[in-house]
Amino acid sequence: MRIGIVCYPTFGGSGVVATELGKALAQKGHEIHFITSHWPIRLDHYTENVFYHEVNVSDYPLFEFPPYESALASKIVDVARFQNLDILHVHYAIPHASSGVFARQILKREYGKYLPVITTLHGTDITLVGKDASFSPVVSYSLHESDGVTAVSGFLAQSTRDTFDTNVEIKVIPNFIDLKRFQKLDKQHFRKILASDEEKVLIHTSNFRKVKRIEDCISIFNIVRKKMPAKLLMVGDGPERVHAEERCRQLNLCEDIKFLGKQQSVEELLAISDLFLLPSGSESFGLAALEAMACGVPVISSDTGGLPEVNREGFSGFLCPVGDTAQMAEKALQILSTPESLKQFSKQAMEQAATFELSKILPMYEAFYEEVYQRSAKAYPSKVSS
Ligand code: GMT
Repeated sequence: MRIGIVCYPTFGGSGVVATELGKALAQKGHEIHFITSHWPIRLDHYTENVFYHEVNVSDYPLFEFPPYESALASKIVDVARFQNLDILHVHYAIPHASSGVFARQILKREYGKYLPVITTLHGTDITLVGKDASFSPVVSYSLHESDGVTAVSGFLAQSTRDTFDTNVEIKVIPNFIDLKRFQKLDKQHFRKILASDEEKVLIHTSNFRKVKRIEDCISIFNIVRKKMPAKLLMVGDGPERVHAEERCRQLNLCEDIKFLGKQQSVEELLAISDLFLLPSGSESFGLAALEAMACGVPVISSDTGGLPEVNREGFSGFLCPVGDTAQMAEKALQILSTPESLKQFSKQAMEQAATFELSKILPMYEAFYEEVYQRSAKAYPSKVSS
């Protein structure tokens, strides 16, 4: 199939999922056209069957807010016509779904082509930003107008139906993991740079937004650190970093907490870690937790949103109420207390991660593309590409 993919090209989870999906589909012989504002961060080099189309927004002086949504729709129209796309897959509803639907209408009216649009919901596009009154009518409209909708967890599918008071059909296709990239590796030489042999390594990776509650990581670590020698690696960057750093200073923990900034090869840091912390206030899936589990790192997470679908209580780690840092620390200590317990949880984390292996999830997307394409071909026989 010739598939257009629209996503955020940056460090966010939705962009990572979209890019990895595109790369995997290309390897299976599909022709993939990324339509984004910048080169997607996970699209490391030239890959066979993968093409990139940049969305340019002109900076006319009248534009206080550059009209990205219109520029994106125009670019989709262009790529769909000249690359003869069969289907468009947009990741993260705002503003990608509405641009996709708009482009489909233009293509139909102006060029007699029907481009089926699939929207994948990732989380905050519904749970945070999407339900905001300034966006919700547009999000709701584009969801109902999409030819197919998927959500990355059962929680997100239900939350979407509740938010928009609708029974729109939403297919749950969970996020996936490439176990060739994310796996348990022996990186003792690298570990020595960041921690001594007797220290346990805790890690958190995210974009440090408020929803991630990164100060909770500091509070959990503060309790753990009192009971055993340990280091905390804070990987990523974002608006909450300054507050977390301030908290480290207050607790006199700067020596033991390392802020490493945005990192490309997060799997190398996970490979030297013992425990992953994800205390989020809201999380539709928790791709970062899945990446950690695949590397044999058990997870202490909050029990919110889709996290219980990813982190299995008492198996791949533990789930605690949002904000209950005392319980999170207690569970962390339970896992870290003996080498046997850590080894057991590490093994189970990998087992749980394997249920989300790329090869199991990719066919779900391919089948859904085919289903949506066939449905559209039936409804608009002369208009879909053949
Ligand atoms: O919160 C992020 O890390 C970014 C955000 C995004 O959309 O880019 O992540 C959401 O999508 C990820 C991929 O599907 C999910 O793993 C995250 O759980 C989800 N974030 C939230 O729901 C807060």
